[in-house]
Order: sequence, then structure tokens, then C-alpha cells
Amino acid sequence: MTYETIETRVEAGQVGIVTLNRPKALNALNDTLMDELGEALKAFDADEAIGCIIVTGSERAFAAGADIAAMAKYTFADVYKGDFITRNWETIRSIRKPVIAAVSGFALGGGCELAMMCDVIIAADNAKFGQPEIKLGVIPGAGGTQRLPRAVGKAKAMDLVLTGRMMDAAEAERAGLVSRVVPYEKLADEALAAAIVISGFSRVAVMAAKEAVNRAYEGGLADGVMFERRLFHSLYATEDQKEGMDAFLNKRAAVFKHR
Ligand code: CO8
Repeated sequence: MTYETIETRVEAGQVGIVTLNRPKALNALNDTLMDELGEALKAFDADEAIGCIIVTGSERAFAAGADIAAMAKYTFADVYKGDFITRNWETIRSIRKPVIAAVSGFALGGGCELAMMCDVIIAADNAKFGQPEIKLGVIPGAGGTQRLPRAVGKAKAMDLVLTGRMMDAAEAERAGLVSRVVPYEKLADEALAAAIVISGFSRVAVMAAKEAVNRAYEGGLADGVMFERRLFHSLYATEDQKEGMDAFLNKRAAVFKHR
């Protein structure tokens, strides 16, 4: 299968690898990429030979977030009617085989949310995580306000979501967001080795283990994510969303009206 914005391959006959590949936009997550990612994940999930899946990006960026150029123009009616962002963003949660995020460089906004939807995050030492949506006049919209506090606790989550600052790999490991940190040169090998270990176990037990851990982790999450999505949509009714995204695209400082 040939894709436009991702690459897929199989390693060791049992590990499916998806590489996000929009280098000029730092792997910004547009509709095409999310559709292709969803398709690739579903194909690996259905493939009997595959025991574990890895999602990764480039050295510079896992993903710098949702595509601001694509979403800047939306109105409240657009995002609410289309239920932006359900389109394929929820697919990763429906995958029953374990998914490892191998993160190098920027994992920001939707990129950080995508990593958090995976089961294990292995980070390179150059990884940077953050939820900078506040700088654009919006808030995280793909689960960030719900999954980040569960992963790192309220104090750090509030700090990141309210200031929009980035956290490096060492801080992310201390905070409990990532499972392991390795030098960038070792990232691919480390993720592959973990995936091969997982693939070697009973597929049924692995699926059950994943399901059980998620049960503990996701209690009450659905309501939280829906609540967050509606708030995210409602911010498209503000001038500050237009200003924040226009300022980013025109490389100028944002001047928010509601301050
Ligand atoms: N969307 C679109 N284009 C982007 C994005 C993005 N998120 N991030 C970077 N790019 C583009 C830049 O516009 C630039 O393009 P060009 O070369 O044509 O000018 C190119 O990638 C390289 O970026 P920079 O020149 O800015 O590179 P720097 O090294 O100077 O900075 C940063 C790297 C810090 C990552 C910077 O690009 C940045 O701040 N990016 C935006 C990060 C951000 O705000 N992410 C959150 C987006 S909002 C979001 O994810 C909401 C999720 C909601 C739910 C999901 C909905 C689908």
C-alpha cells in the first residue's frame, strides 16, 4: 500500500511500523495523514503476522500538532457540525494490539495527544512534549486535558496546558509521561526490541493486558473527552482563535482581544 503522508513497513516479520512523513510541516496532522494513519493501524491490527505496532516520526518531529494552516479557517459551525476531530483520531484507541510511540523531536498539541493515545511512549533524549494550544487561542482538543493529568498529575498538566511551555525528555520521564528515554541513535532499535518482546507473548494475553490497564486508566475519560471537544469547538466562536492561528501563519505575535 502506498501512502502520501506516512510510510509503513514490517520488521522482524512481526512488528508493523508507521512513520509519519510530512517533513516540511514537521508532521503536522492534517486530514490526509490522520486518514492514512487510521487505515495503516487498522491493517496492521487485522494482520495475523503482526504482534505489535510502532508509530514514529522524524528526528526533528514526531508531530508538531494538528495542521494549523488547515484548521485556522474553520468556523464554530464547521467544527461542531463535522465533530472535528473525531475523524480517525479515535481510531488509535480502537486498535487492540499494543502501539508504541517512538518519539523524537517535537510532540506538540495533537502530536503529544497522539503519543498519549499510544500504549507505551519511548522517547529520544531530544524529544519535546507540550500542549501549546493556549498560544493559538484554543485548548487541546484530542484528549490532552484529560490524558495529560492522568499521566503526569494535575500540577504539571496545568503548568503545561496554561503556559504552553515545552517539557524535555528528562522532565517527561520524571513526570511519568514516557516509559523510557534513550539517545536518539538508539530510539528505533529500543522501540523495535520492546515490540519484538511483546510480539513474542501470547497475543490473547497481550490484548487482555492492554484492555485491563486501559480499563483502570480510562474510567470517566469518555465524558471528559466529549466535554473537552465541545469546549474546543466553542472556541471557534471567538476572535482569539482566528487571531492566534493567523498570527502563527503570518509569523507575528498574537494580539488577543479577550485578555
Ligand atoms: N501546523 C501547520 N504547520 C506547522 C505546524 C503546525 N502545527 N508546526 C509547524 N509547522 C510548519 C511551519 O509553519 C513551518 O512551515 P514553513 O517552513 O512553510 O514556514 C515548518 O513547519 C517549520 O516550522 P518552524 O519554521 O516554525 O520551525 P521552528 O523549528 O522554528 O519551530 C515549532 C518549531 C516550535 C514546533 C513551531 O513550528 C511551532 O510552534 N509549531 C506549532 C506548534 C503548535 O502550536 N501545535 C499545536 C497545534 S494546535 C493542535 O494541535 C490542536 C489539536 C486539536 C485536536 C486535533 C485536531 C485535528
